[in-house]
Amino acid sequence: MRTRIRRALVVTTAGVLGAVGVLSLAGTANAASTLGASAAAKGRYFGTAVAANHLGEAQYASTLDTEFNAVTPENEMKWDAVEATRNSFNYGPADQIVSHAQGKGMKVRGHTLVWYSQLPGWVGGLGTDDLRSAMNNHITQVMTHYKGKIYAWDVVNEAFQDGSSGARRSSPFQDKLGNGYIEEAFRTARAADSGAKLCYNDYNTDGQNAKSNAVYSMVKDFKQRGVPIDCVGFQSHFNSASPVPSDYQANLQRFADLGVDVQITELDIEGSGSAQATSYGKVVNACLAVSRCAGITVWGVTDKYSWRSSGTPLLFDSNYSKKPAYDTVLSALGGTSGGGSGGGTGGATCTATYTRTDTWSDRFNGQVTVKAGSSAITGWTVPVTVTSPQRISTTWNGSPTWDGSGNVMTMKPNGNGSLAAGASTTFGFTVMTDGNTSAPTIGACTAS
Ligand code: G2I
Repeated sequence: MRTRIRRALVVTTAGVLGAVGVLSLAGTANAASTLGASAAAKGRYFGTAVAANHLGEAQYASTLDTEFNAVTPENEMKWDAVEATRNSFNYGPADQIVSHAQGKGMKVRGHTLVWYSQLPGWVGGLGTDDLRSAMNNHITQVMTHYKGKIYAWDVVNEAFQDGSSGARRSSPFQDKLGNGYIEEAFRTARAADSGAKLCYNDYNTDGQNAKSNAVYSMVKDFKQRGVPIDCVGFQSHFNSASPVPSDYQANLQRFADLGVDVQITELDIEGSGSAQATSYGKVVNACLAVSRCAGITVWGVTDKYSWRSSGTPLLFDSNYSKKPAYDTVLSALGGTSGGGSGGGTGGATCTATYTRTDTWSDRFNGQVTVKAGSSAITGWTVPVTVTSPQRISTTWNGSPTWDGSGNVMTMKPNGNGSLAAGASTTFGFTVMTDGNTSAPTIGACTAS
């Protein structure tokens, strides 16, 4: 079936594809030496919160594009940003982030649909029935707008109280719709975009405590009753008063054992130097030790724009210099700093960088630049994974092999794969979207 589809498409798209057969771009990022590529080699993503109004700043954009392979809009998808006035939707700033991410092959986490905060006043003023329809309408409209583009949605955010009660937090939704609103939100979300993972997201749930126990009970109940939930987000905002809990990994694991993915969704750790680095290392190692820990998102690119900037909680300082915590995270992910030697045999290394080069209504073209590290290489392989129902219909400038599912292609050179030190080549492919325009995942380049 796959072969037949692919052949048919080669005929219909051959004219278009022929034109781009000899493109060659200089590579930029070293796969083994960035957060995103190192995480990808471990089957994870490494993302960051992004603010649309900083995308025009060159250093912000280049740090984002070089280091991260997932984004979460920091504020742009929240209710007050998207639907400040009832039934009048403003997607401009969020669209900017989504299209930037798609152009660079990054996953997008949608944040967030139902939350007590950043909620426009009109929502709190509604009566019960009206509130129910406003909530379901908001979820449906926003998810439909981004259908096929979002890896995971924080469907409900921060619905539980802090402290020992394990009770629900007061909000218009809780107070008027009762406990059932969370289930209703998830069911509405599944109906709106069945391709997105649906997450519950919260803070102070990072270790075992009354709040995380309450979330655990809810997720367990949802799984038992078939309420659609796919993932739980652990925000992981830490500082000296609220350090990384010693049972962090065990807590992630107990949720994973319920049959959901776990994600670190808003990681930041106040502090500096080696103390901060050590804490970051604990978080990364915990995620890597839990097979259902799908990835890590830090809550911002640089300390300069952090929501708690004075606590310098991120991996890049205000001048975009890498901090000790960056080095610890990279090395925990198995990456190497400074374009050094890992990732191949005998010092041979290579990097793979993705760009979307063309878009049509039913398909897009992707291009991967393969660049040799500081030694010459004689060959390379790069895995490319697309999301079902997407299909790669054709490829150029490489020799692909396929796994059984048809979603994973391993690309090798077409003929002689030798590249001089620092030299690069490209290969390309067409992805038939079938409604899903998310970018492919490019695995680490392996050199020989
Ligand atoms: O508070 C940290 C995070 C906790 N979990 C949910 C996240 O969504 C939340 O993010 C923060 C953003 O980082 C802040 O940037 O959420 C805050 C609002 O609750 C965001 O702050 C808001 C300010 O309150 C607004 O005054 C400002 O206009 O940021 C807006 C945009 O800069």
